Amino acid sequence: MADDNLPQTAEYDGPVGGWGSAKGMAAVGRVAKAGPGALETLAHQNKAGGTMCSSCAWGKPAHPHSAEFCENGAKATLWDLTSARCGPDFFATHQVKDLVTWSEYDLERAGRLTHPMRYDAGQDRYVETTWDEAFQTIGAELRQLDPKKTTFYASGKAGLEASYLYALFARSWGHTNLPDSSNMCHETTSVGLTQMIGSPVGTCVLEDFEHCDMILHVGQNPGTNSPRMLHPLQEAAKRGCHIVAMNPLREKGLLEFANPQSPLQMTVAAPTEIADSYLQVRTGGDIAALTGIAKHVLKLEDEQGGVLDHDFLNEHCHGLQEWMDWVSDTPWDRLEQVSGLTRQQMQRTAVCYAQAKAVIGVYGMGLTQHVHGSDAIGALVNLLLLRGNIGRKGAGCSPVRGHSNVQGQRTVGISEKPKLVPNDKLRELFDIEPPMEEGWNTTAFVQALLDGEAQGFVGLGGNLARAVPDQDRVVQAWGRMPLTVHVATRLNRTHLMPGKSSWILPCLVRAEEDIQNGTNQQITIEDSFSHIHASIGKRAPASSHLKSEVAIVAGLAAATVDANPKLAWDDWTADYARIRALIEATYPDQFHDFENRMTQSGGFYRGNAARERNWQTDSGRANFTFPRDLDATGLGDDDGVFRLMTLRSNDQFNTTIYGMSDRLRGIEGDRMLVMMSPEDMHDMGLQAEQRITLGESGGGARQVAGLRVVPYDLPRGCLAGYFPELNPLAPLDRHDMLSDTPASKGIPVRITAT
Ligand SMILES: Nc1nc2c(c(=O)[nH]1)N[C@H]1C(S)=C(S)[C@@H](COP(=O)(O)OP(=O)(O)OC[C@H]3O[C@@H](n4cnc5c(=O)[nH]c(N)nc54)[C@H](O)[C@@H]3O)O[C@H]1N2
Ligand SMILES: Nc1nc2c(c(=O)[nH]1)N[C@H]1C(S)=C(S)[C@@H](COP(=O)(O)OP(=O)(O)OC[C@H]3O[C@@H](n4cnc5c(=O)[nH]c(N)nc54)[C@H](O)[C@@H]3O)O[C@H]1N2
Ligand SMILES: [Mo]
Repeated sequence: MADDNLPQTAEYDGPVGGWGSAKGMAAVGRVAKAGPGALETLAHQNKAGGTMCSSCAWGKPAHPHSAEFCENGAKATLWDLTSARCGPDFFATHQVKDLVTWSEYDLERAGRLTHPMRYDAGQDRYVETTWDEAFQTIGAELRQLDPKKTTFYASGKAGLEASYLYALFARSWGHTNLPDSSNMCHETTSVGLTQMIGSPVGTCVLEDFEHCDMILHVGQNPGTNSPRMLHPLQEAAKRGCHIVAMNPLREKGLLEFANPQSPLQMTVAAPTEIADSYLQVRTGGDIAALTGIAKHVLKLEDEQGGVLDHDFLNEHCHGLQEWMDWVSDTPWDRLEQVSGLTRQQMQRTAVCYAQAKAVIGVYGMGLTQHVHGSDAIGALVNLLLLRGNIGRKGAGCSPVRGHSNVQGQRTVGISEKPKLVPNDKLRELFDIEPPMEEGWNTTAFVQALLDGEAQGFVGLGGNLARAVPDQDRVVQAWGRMPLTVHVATRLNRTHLMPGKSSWILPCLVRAEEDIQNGTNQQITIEDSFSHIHASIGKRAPASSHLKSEVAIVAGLAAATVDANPKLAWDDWTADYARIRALIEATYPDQFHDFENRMTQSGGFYRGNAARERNWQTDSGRANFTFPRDLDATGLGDDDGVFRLMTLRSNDQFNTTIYGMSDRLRGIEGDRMLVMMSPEDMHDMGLQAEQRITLGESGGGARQVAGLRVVPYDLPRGCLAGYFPELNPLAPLDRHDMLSDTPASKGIPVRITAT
């Protein structure tokens, strides 16, 4: 880009990790006002006998580093262990109508919630209540509602024990409206991969990263969202493993990394280069790009033979011939146009792929959050299948999961789909009649909310009104629900949209002691690699009024569900091993010997049939799939319409904002911005830092004003900005066709200069 007339793009010139990450942590430490015990918690983080990080779901190695935590995991822990408190005094001085104007950043900085609070409409304030009053009143009010119009949302953090009870609470009371943050995230994986290979989760384990010789890394940002992944990536790069990144944005974490735990790299040595090839695909261009790579792999097979794994394809796959016919009918110029890559780039990647012995396909929200997200996953799976890269050492597909226990919550029954739950077992164990019709996922719940159907909401964590599409309409509708209950650690905007009866129930964080019946209880979580780990908290709770998530769920359930001797909510709370025994009884194949295995270093593997090449699909084989559209956004090329991707900065965990620095992208200051290519800015006559409005492409009401333009190295026609600020622009009806996952990437927008 030599044109002097073009604005300079934002850029961070240090590597990921390195001193920058130490400074980033220290800055958040100051804002969080964490107590000294936080450092001790970090020293034991992600190790057997310690606390499992509450940030992302990346695997925890059996042989951990001396400090097995990352910059952003440390921020999450410091945030949880803040010394700031948001108690009755705070609420006495602030009415809800004022608080609702505060930013997420300011609300969460008020500190940890300390007391159960009830909304008093007369004063427009939350006022202190007792646990007993809260449970009894909420139970009585829930019982007035139709269970089928009530929603129990889970945000992905609560451990397996609380999650199992939460799902049992819903089913024993009479509904399966159990949306999970997963519905906005990797539901595309759960539904898509199941159709393709019969597995709702990835097929890799952490050790596979030691044995692969190519990693195709698509639409995921490890430097910010799973920084501990940078260690295996760095080791792989050093070993000579080819790392090919496919991403519209040149993410620093995929370019180079200085290991903060290596004194040599922090001082004199050069950082490790990570990706040896960076394919700057157009937003939504992955189906075309991956198909282009596959097309050339097929050509190499035609020309020289020995490229495809014929034994695997014959024995294990379905639909190869039809798919090959479709690929050969799909012309290169179309693949180039939609992907934004050149034919040569796709061909070079194909040559690398054809030579690699073991390939891992890694992916994140850049694939899943599209209208044709499941087709994009299909395109990656098709490519992997060609050379038998699923179900053997060093190979497989590896979705990088979000919240630290989001995968586990699904495993133990938080699902709106009865077919995914062993209902016979539940009948047998608890004498209940679980509802057999499908409940609401997140998209269906939001639709029900907008339609005035949704009556009661319980949130086990999360900030749902801010995380979903069509934020402005959702905010209008939220308070119309007669009952809202939030189990939370910090105050957020969703709590400030009270209905007639609204409650905030404050809970312990994972790093805090959870004493029941005189014993500090362990909880368990599942990581991205289907490994289950015990976790124990050792810090004194932020307030003596807090309860654990298990105790809160059990308390609500006992006050709501008809008495039944087999539903021993209080006994279960007294000893979480009893809940684990129920999980083991419900899922014996995966959780046998749960209590003994959960404490082993590296966790225990609950197994995955697809990894054993046992395909639990309709065809009994791994399926090649066709996309509905080559463009994952489903958008054409409409003049003046840009594709907006909404992402995370380096200083946030979803709607929790730690600070205003997106260090790795070289962006500082505020979050109301839009990244744009200098060429597009030039064409539209826009200057750097100029304020613009983004609006709905069809001229409708959705818009966000006051965004500053940041020149950024992005493909033409593609914009990027931050979630959740840009959520008013996402239409609810734009979601993945198979799984309903909102299309948070590839939102069609127009720009107006202001
Ligand atoms: N520190 C921190 N860690 C987190 C989180 C957090 O907010 N902060 N959130 C957690 C959660 S819940 C989740 S789900 C994960 C999310 O982790 P990611 O999956 O990394 O999610 P995003 O930040 O949305 O970034 C998506 C990436 O995809 C790229 N991308 C966007 N559109 C496309 C496309 O069309 N094609 C391709 N190839 N790439 C594209 C973007 O440039 C970006 O690099 O992280 C988890 N970990
Ligand atoms: N535009 C756009 N929208 C998106 C996305 C995107 O990329 N773009 N990503 C989507 C994705 S992947 C996800 S996962 C969702 C996230 O959506 P959510 O899971 O609903 O949101 P979070 O921001 O993770 O929730 C933060 C709140 O959880 C509470 N909390 C924190 N820790 C705990 C705990 O230990 N226990 C309990 N009970 N509560 C706790 C705190 O009160 C905090 O304010 O957003 C989705 N929305
Ligand atoms: Mo997520």
